[in-house]
Amino acid sequence: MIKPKNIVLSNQDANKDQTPEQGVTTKLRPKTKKPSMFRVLILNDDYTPMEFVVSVLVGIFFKTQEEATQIMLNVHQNGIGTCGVYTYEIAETKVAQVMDAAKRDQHPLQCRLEKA
Ligand code: TYC
Repeated sequence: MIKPKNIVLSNQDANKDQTPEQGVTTKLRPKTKKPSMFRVLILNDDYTPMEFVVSVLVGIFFKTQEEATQIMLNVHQNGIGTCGVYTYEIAETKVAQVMDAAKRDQHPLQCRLEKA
């Protein structure tokens, strides 16, 4: 393994009488980044039963029966709609769960992930 140049050490060597912290960046705040968020979208089709879409929204996205019915009807009318917004791993897992359930019940329901 190649050792990178140690800038801090050479600084200390040149300033032996100074504190060892010389040349070290002091973190004032911890560096934290907000995770990117992803929308899970469902698409309309002519064959998937409305009840199945509602059951997916309740069972996988934890919507109430009323919320789920609203989202489903909105997708039925507009062609596409948002099930929820999540971090990547959660969004990806939910897409897979929807696709698995649709495949199992032989419905053509499509579900996608999109950067929010
Ligand atoms: N259009 C479907 C029907 O009339 C219902 C449906 C709604 C299907 C939303 C998919 O994402 C969907 N049975």
